[in-house]
Amino acid sequence: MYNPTNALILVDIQNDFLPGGALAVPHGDEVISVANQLIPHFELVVATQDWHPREHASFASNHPGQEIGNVITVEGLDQIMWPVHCVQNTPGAEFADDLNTDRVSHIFKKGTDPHFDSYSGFFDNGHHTATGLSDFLKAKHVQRVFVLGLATDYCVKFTVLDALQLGFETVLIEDGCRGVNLNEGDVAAAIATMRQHGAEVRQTAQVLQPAS
Ligand code: VGL
Ligand code: ZN
Repeated sequence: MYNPTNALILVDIQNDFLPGGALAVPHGDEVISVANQLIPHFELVVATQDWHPREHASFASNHPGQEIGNVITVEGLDQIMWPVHCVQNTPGAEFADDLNTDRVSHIFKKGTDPHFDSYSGFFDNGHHTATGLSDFLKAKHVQRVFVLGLATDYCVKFTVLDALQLGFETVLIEDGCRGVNLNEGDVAAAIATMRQHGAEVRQTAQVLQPAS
């Protein structure tokens, strides 16, 4: 068991990001068993949950004439036009049925402000509002976070980059993530960026059997 200064962050393992969901991440369901395997090895486990109001600015359908995948400017920030997904209190926003959430001590909802998207589990994309995740981890004296979930090239990436910026040692569990790859190479580029910013990139087997 890792000591209590480590926390596991489960990013957006929600129905809409699984095959058949509104914003399906290819093979997104494969992260569930990785998460379930790792959870018992951490004293502290938290989860993020994409949790949008229906009128959210990231939904293409809220911008007449826009199509999914277009990039527009909203409140001064680039905003990708996504399909309607993870609408509050809908089945698509629920955690994957098979995800073991029993030991999740806190859920941090994000993307609740209709005007701002929020890829990171720590802040909205404009860094206007904190979700409380950083304060929560710091109150528990967490020094190192392990991150897995969906999607590698969006919410995982920005959660990892914010964690590093906030001063957490940050481990990306690569085989516990799957990406959207809107453009070919996006996942590889995201992993390279996380590494450049100081993330350690590891596989589940290495996390479970740390080199002595
Ligand atoms: C995500 C796009 C839009 C994610 C959330 O969880 O990576 N991606 N909303
Ligand atoms: Zn979203």
